[in-house]
Amino acid sequence: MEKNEESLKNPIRQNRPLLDCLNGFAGDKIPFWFMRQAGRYLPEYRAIRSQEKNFIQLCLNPDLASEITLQPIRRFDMDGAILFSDILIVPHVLGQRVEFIESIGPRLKPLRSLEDLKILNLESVAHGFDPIYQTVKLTCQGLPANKTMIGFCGGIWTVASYMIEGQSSKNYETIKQHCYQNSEFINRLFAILIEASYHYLVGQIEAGCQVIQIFESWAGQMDEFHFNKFILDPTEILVNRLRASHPEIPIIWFPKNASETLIQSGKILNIQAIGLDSTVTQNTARQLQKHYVIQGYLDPIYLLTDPKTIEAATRRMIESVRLDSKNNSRYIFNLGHGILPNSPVENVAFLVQLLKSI
Ligand code: 1CP
Repeated sequence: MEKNEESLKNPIRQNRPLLDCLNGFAGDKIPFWFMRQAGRYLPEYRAIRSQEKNFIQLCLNPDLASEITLQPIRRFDMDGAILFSDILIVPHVLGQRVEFIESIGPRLKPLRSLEDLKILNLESVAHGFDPIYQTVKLTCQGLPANKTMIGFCGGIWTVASYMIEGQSSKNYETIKQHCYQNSEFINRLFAILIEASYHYLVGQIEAGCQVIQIFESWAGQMDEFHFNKFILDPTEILVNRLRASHPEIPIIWFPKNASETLIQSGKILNIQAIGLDSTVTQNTARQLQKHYVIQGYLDPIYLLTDPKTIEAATRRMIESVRLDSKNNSRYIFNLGHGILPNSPVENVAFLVQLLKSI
C-alpha cells in the first residue's frame, strides 16, 4: 500500500496554491475552497437564478454559468473555482428527462430495465456538453492566475442512483436490488455512465480545468461487498482511464461517509486526494493522509452558528490534520459537504478571513 509515485509526471510548481498542494508542493497557507461555494447562499446567485427559472438551462448558459462560477471568487478569493454545473447534466445530455423543481429537488424519468436504457444515446456526449466546456473557457479567462479551475462529475454510483430512483432517495431501494442481483441492466448502465463521464471530464480538462473532483455523495449507503463492486471498481476504471490519457491532472475523490470502507478495502486509488466528510475520525484522516492529500472536513452546519464557534472548530480541525506548523502540503481546507443555502454570508466571510490568517 505505497503511494503511487508515478501517478503524476514530474509536476512543476505553478504558483497556484491548490494545484501545487495536490502536486506535493508545500505553501505558506492552507489552500481552501468550499463545496457548493457557488449557489443559493449568495444574493448575487439568487439574482441571476430569479431570471433563469430552468436550472438545466442555467447550467447550459456559458455567460451566466461562468459568471456564477466567478462570484464566490470575487467575494471571497478562494484558491479554487468549481465549475457551476450539476452532476445530473450527464443523464440530461444522455437523453433522460431531468428537471429541477423549486424547493423539491431533482426529478428524473426513472430508468429501471434494459428496455428503458434504449433512450440513452452515447453519441450525444460528442457535442452535448459543448456549452459547459464554453463555460470553463470563459471562467478561465476571468480567473486570476493564482487560482485553480476545478472540473467535476458525479460518481457513477451516485449519478446512477438518481437515474434509477428518479429523485433524491432515502433507501436506494431499486438501485440496490439491481446491484444485489448483479443485473445486466445495472452493468450496462454503469458501462454507459463510465463512458459518458470519461468523455465529459476529458472535455472539461481540454477546456481548461486543472483539477477534477468526483462527487460520490451517496457512497456511504452501500455495504462493504457492494461498495467494492459498485463504487470502488467503477471509480477505479474511470480514474485509470483519465490517468492514462491525462497524467498531469490531479483527481480528488469525495466518497461521502465511506472513508472507513475505503481503508478497509485495502485499495489505493491512483488519485491525489480524498475529500473527507464531517463524520471522519482523526485516526481515519491520518491514515488516508499517508497515501493522499486530504481535503475537508468542517461540518457545514458550523456556518449556521457564530464566529466564535466557527473559529474554535476550524482551529481544532486544522490542528488535527496539519503535519507540522510549516508543512501543510498534504491538506486542503474544505467543508465536509456543501454550504447550506441558509448560511449567512458574513459567517462565510469570517471563515475565509480566519483561514487566510492561519
Ligand atoms: O435552486 C437552485 O438554484 C439549485 C440548487 C443547486 C445548485 C446551486 C443544485 C440542485 N445544484 C447546484 C450546483 C452544483 N451541484 C454544483 C456547482 C458548483 C459548486 O459546488 O458551487 C455542484 C458541484 C453540484 C453537484 C451535485 N449536485 C451533487 C454532488 C455534491 C453534493 O452536494 O453532494 C449532487 C448530489 C447534486 C444533485 C442535486 N443538485 C441540486 C439538488 C437540489 C440536488 C439534490 C441533492 C440531494 O439529493 O440531496
